[in-house]
Amino acid sequence: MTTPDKDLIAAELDRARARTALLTDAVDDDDLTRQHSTLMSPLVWDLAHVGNQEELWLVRDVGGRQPIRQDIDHLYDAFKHARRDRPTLPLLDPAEARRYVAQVRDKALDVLDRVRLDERPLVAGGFAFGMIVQHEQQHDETMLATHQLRSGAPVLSAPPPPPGDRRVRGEALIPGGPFTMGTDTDPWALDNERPAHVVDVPAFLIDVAPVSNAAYAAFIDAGGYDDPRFWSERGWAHRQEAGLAAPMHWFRDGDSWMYRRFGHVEPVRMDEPVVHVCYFEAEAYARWAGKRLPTEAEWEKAARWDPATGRSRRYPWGDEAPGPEHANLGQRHLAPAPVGAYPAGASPLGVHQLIGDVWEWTSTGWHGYPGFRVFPYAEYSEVFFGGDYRVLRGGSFGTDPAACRGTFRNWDHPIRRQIFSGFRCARDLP
Ligand code: AVJ
Ligand code: FE
Repeated sequence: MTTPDKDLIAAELDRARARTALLTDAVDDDDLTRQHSTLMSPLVWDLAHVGNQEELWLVRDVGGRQPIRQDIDHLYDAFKHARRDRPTLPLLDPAEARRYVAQVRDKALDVLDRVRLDERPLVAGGFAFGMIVQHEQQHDETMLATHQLRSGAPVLSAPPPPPGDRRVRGEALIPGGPFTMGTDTDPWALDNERPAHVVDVPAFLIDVAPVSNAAYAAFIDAGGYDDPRFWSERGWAHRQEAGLAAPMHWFRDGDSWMYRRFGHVEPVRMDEPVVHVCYFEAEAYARWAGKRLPTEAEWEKAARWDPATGRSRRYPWGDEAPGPEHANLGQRHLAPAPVGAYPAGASPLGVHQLIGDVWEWTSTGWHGYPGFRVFPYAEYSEVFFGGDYRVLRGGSFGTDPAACRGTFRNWDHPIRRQIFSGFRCARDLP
C-alpha cells in the first residue's frame, strides 16, 4: 500500500462518517438511546464515543488543540463503564451527539490540513488518521450488529449479494514451509499486526469455503448439539447453560429453518456461510466433521502466501484494494454471499472468501507477535493479550475495506455470537 495523501485521508474520514450517519439516522431518537441487548451499547453511545476518540487523538494529541468536551471523556471511556451500564449514564442526547461529532470533525479536518505527516511517528503515513478511520468503521460494524439485535420493522436495505457457485467445494492443500506473517510496512496496520515475522507452518488442508448453512444444518440434524463427544469441556458446559441448539437468530418453522435478519424473517439460505455461531459451536462442528479449526498462522498463510514468489501479499488475490468483484465487504449487502460468489477473490491455491462474508474463528488465543510494541496505546490490543479470547480473521459483510486486510486481527470471547462470526475447517495431512 502506498502512503495515503491528505485527500485520500479526508475521503476515508468522510466515508466512515457517511456510514455512521446511515446507521444512526435509520432509527428514531428513542431507538438510538435504548439498549437493544445488554451485550451492546445504545447506538448514541457508539456515536459520541467515535467523536470522543477522534477528539482525543486527532484534535488534542495530533493537533495540540484545546479540548472541546473534556467533561464527557469519562462517559465514553470504554474501560470506565461496561456496555450493560451505558444506558444509565448521563449521555449526550442524539442531537447533542450529532453536534459534537460534527464539531470534532471540523477541527480534525483543520488539523489534517495543517499537520506535517512526517513529523512524528504517530502521524507518519497518516497513521493516526487511519487509526481513527478504522476505529469509526469498527464501531459501525458494531452498530450494524446492534441493528441485527433490535426488534421491529426493517430499517436498512441493500441489494442481495451475487450468486454462488456449487463447484466451489472441498479442500485446498497448503504446502509446508515458512511464510511471513504480519507486516512492518503497511502504514495503517495496527500495532497487533506488527512486526512481520517468519512462521514455519507444516502442510495442511483447508476448506476452500466457509462452512455453509447446509453443512451446519446437517450437523444439527445429526444431533451435533446433543452429543458431548463433539464439544470441548468448556464448550459443552456453555452449550448446556446457554441452551444452544442452532445459530443465533435461527428458529424452526415446521420442518424448515428460518432466520430473522435485520428485521426480515426468511428461510435460511442453505448456500450461505453460517453466521452468528460462537467459537464453541465452530469447534464442535469441526470435530463432528472429522476436522479442526485452522490456527491463526494457517489462516494467514492460506490468505497471503503466494506460491509463485514465496512472498506474503495483502489479500488472497494480490495487493490490489478490494473491489466489489473480490469480496463481500462494507455493508454493500446485508448478508454473507453464497459460497463461490467471488471467484476473483480466491487465493492462488483456490481458497475462496477468506476476506469478507463472515469473520472466521481460529483456534489461536489473542496474543502479541514476537517483538510486539504498543502503538500508540495499550488499551486497544495489549491489555487483552492472554485473556479469554480467540482470534477471528478475514472480516465480514459488515467490515469496511479500511479495517480489513490479510494481516488484520480481530478477537472476542469464545461464547460470543452476536458478531458476524462463522468459520471454515482445516485438518492435518492424512
Ligand atoms: C477489535 C472489535 C475487538 O470493538 O472491542 C473499538 C475494536 N476497540 N474500540 C472492539 C475497538 C476500541 C474492538 N475489536
Ligand atoms: Fe472504541
